Amino acid sequence: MRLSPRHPRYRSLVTRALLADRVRSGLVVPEGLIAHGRGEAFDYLLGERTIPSARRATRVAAQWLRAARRPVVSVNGNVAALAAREVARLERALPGLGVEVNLFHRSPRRARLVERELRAAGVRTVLGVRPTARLPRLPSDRARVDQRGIAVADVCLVPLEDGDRTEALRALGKRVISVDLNPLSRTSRAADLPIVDELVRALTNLAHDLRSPRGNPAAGRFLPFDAAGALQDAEATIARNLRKRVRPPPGRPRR
Ligand code: PTJ
Repeated sequence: MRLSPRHPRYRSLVTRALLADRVRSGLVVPEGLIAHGRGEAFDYLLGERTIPSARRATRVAAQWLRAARRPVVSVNGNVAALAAREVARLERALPGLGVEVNLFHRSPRRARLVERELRAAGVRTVLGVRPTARLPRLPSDRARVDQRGIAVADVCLVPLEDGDRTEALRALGKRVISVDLNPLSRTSRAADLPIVDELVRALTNLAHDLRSPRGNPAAGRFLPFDAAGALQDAEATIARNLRKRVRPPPGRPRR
């Protein structure tokens, strides 16, 4: 199908077409389309832009990743399809960053497809293709991790995650940075540092912040972050935007 760039929602249509195509190749699971639709709905409510509190969260996330001894970013099918280039930029901006495949719907073939997508985008080292360790108390395949990556990480960046693993990672004493447009999700609620923003925007800002010369923080010294405040701000933004929409246009009484 040909998409017209003049369509008011052209970019959204292009993204959907890309994801549908990646479902056909097996990189993305059909459930990934549902997850994307949910994300789009929240992005709509947030105004389809990075809200200031999310921008601040991303700056603190960059500091945490620099201060980490072993930072890792976890990549699933949706993330590989939408943001492989941005993940490669993160790796270039922070050479110690581990990039690990982690799938909810895991199969050896999908893990290899994610690896291939990441390598084609320029990622040099891809962990987790053949898992070598297991996170305790997590029944899903997300528990299968790399002994050189998430298993030993102190800071985990987990875009489009599920709440269970966020909680499991925290229970192991790891700091979790999430990227999720839904401020009500269990992931956003459980993360130490929730970034309520769209994946590509958030990772682009993060790579920019990692490149900005701000000196190297001492290992293990993390700036404080008010996670509850960030979530409240995202919810308040949604509520404000909804109020704007439901207010009747001037001169026209609401029926
Ligand atoms: O590739 P797999 O097998 O690991 O599966 C990946 C999915 C995404 C299917 C799996 O992790 C899943 O089911 O995720 P959930 O539980 O639906 O959660 C995804 C969350 O990401 C939801 O809260 C969405 O609002 C959010 N989300 C979706 N798209 C975006 C997003 N957040 C930021 N940017 C997006 N583009």
